Order: sequence, then C-alpha cells, then structure tokens
Amino acid sequence: MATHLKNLSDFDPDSLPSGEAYIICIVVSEWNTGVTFALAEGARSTLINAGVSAENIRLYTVPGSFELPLAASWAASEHDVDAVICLGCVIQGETRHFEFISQAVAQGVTRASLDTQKPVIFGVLTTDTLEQAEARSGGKHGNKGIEGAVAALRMLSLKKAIKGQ
Ligand code: DLZ
Repeated sequence: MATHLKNLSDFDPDSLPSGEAYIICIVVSEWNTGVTFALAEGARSTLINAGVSAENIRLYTVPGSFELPLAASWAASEHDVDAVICLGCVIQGETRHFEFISQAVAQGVTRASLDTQKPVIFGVLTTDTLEQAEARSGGKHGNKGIEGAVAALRMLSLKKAIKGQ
C-alpha cells in the first residue's frame, strides 16, 4: 500500500501551487461524521494555507457517500467553481452494501470529473474498520482530506500548464 511506504499527507507546503484564484467546493458525507468532518477540516485548512480565501471554499453535506457524485456534479457544473473535493467514509459491514457503495461512488466521481472537465477529487475512505478510517483522518496514516486538497490544487496547476486556463 502506497501510504504504508509514504505518508502522502506529509507534503512540502512550499511545493503547493497557490490557490489564490480558485473557488473550490468540498462535499462531505454525513455517514461516519467523526471521520468525514475531520477529513473536511483537513481539506479546508490545507486550502486556506495554500491561499484560497475562506469565502471561496464552499462546503456542502450529503446524506451518505452514495450521494457524493450527484452533488459533486451539480457543484462542478457551476460556472465559477474550479474544483470539487468529495469526502466520505465507507466501512465494511456484514452485507455487500460496502462494495456497491464504494464502486458506485468511485465510478460516479470519475464521471462527474470527466463530464464537467474539472478536477473532482476522490477522498473517500473505504476501510474494514472504524480504526482504519480514524488512522487516515488525522491519525498515524495522515488525513485523506489534506491529500484531497493537495490533489485538487495540483490538478488545477496542471490544467493551467496544459490548457492555459
Ligand atoms: C446505507 C449505507 C451504509 C450501509 N453504509 C454507509 C457507509 O459506510 N458510508 C456511507 O457514506 N454511507 C453509507 N450508507 C448510506 C449510503 O451512502 C446512502 O446515503 C444511502 O444508501 C441512501 O442512498
């Protein structure tokens, strides 16, 4: 596992592209809020540290991770929005719900990104246990929300380099 070898939350702040010009939406699932709100705070503080102004960060909540793709698609379709960060936490239970939700969200987030031609970042934890999720939302394996914000800023910088916008 990549994060076993390298904690991706340990990025060099000086290498982070400036977020000054951008409007970024964070869409957060209300399932497992102890985890997902910690992811959201990680994403928000990383964007602020990169120069995104607080009023240019729009936070929305959805009932569960399954609803992330549609909300992300709505947000990314707004003309002034530059990127969307989807944050959720799906924990393996006793039924196959886990697989259906995880697959649907991954495919839906990909589709929202390709359809809108904007970075729509997949910051959804899919873990066997709550402990594994906690370790990745501010614990020993970092914070996927921070990584989502870094990914969004890097994709916006890449878009500028490739497309000039
Ligand atoms: C129903 C459900 C279950 C069993 N587990 C999770 C979960 O671990 N994480 C999560 O974000 N959402 C879960 N949900 C809710 C679904 O994502 C969705 O909100 C409902 O099925 C309604 O469409």
